[in-house]
Amino acid sequence: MSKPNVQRVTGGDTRPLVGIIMGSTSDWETMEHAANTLQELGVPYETRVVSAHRTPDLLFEYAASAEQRGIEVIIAGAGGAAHLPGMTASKTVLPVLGVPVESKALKGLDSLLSIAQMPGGIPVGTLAIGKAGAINAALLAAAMLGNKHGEIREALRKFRRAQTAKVLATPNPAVAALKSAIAPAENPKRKKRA
Ligand code: RP5
Repeated sequence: MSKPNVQRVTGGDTRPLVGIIMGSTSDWETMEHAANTLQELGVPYETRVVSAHRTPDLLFEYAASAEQRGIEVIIAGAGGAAHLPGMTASKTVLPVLGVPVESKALKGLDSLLSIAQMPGGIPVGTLAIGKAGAINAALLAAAMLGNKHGEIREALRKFRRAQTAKVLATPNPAVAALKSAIAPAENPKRKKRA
């Protein structure tokens, strides 16, 4: 099997812990949000296009070898008849998180149902459609890894604290808008009245 594109995120010589796979290069626009979130948390990951329909043998090989390569969680994004997460889950006991990519025809509802409606026995943890799902897949992967890797648990804690602080910093959007309206000096785009 050819070597996947490995993004080394942490300072140490760490092997990827998360495998981000997607059915097509066209899914990257969505799946890059998972990669960026893992990067922010310092979680080592790899990214690769693996199609359930166009490269089925590669899919089997990737899923079957992931555990032995040190991968601990797989995030799989796909759109339309989105078989990638489920088929991946069928070939590994690693946790597989599915991200439904928004399709043109059905806005991702097809992807969502394809990924979520797994038969009992082969679970896929299904996230929301699109960007939110990709971000949350990374955060959920980090939460899972945090059970074993203390530094990832702490990175996640820090992320959540910063997110909370950001929301609390702007408790009332109406007041924030009013402040910027009455302080034109702070807003150079706003013209001063004569
Ligand atoms: C799926 O088909 C992919 O996951 C992608 O979301 C969708 C469309 O793929 P392209 O035709 O853009 O390559 O397998």
